[in-house]
Amino acid sequence: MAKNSKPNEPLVTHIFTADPSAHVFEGKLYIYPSHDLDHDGPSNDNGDQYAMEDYHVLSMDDVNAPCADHGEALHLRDIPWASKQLWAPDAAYKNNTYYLFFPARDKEGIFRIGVATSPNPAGPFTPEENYIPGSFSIDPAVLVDDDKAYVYFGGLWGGQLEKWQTGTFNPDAEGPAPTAPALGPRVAELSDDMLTFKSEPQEISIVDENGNPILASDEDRRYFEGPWVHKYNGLYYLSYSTGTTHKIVYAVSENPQGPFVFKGTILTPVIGWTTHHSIVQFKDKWYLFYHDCSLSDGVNHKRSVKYTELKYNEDGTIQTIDPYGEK
Ligand code: FUB
Repeated sequence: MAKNSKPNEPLVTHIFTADPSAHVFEGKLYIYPSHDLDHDGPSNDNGDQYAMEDYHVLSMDDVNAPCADHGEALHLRDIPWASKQLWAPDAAYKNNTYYLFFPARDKEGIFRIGVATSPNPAGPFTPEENYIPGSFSIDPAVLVDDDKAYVYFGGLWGGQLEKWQTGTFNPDAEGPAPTAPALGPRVAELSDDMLTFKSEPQEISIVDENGNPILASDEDRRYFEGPWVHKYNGLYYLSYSTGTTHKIVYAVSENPQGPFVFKGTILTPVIGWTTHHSIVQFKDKWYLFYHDCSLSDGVNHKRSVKYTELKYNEDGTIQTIDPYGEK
């Protein structure tokens, strides 16, 4: 009999998992993580250590209940356009179909975003022949907002966002100057069939409380990777990783496409370099799903997915979580 899951403990220990996107489908919690692989290959700022080859879907009937691994839901070998590195995925439900959105490098080594479909939230998922036309970079996160659906994406460094500043891929492009506005994540409205972009992706602006753009040098607040957008009391909350300062922070807007006003920190640094999360309401509570490297004693590419409760203050701000604080 599987053990009950507990807050701030790995959801599963038989495989390494990361980048959890949690959703409530069919009354259960479904978690769509990356599946980290153990290997002795190179480890660098390009993210070569994240050499994942498949996805497993996890689910829980409830918090504090056992977590099921539904096995391989999609494998690299079955994705015609992809060459390697199945990074952080997300899932969405629309048109009586479950959609798995995922980044991978194409045959030229450029990160693109693909879609795969299934009638079942646990998969298996059938990939489209090609990546989403006009897609680039990593970490897709989908918000189905009434009759519209948006995909948010983008990541610096290995995620190649710097290389798309002119609208086409420039392998030699570097990030903006320290005094220039930081690069924002991208957002695109999805077509009704969820398989293409309705229009060209737009850059999201993240500003401070005075309306000034967050600058590239402001590494405590600037966007790095791992966007997630959820709605609370009619407002859109964009949360993301600050990368080099290892925090999950958030910004708020009345519009799903921004501009978003920076608010504060949701999660202080975890064990390991990367931090990546999702936020979901289940029954009457809110939860943060995140990962760390505690199970591997700090090996960056051997991560484990965890969850903890997330609480709002009366003014709609989010209480900062210390993952190793009081339980
Ligand atoms: O898992 C590979 C990459 O590491 C993800 O795409 C990033 O968000 C970071 O967690």
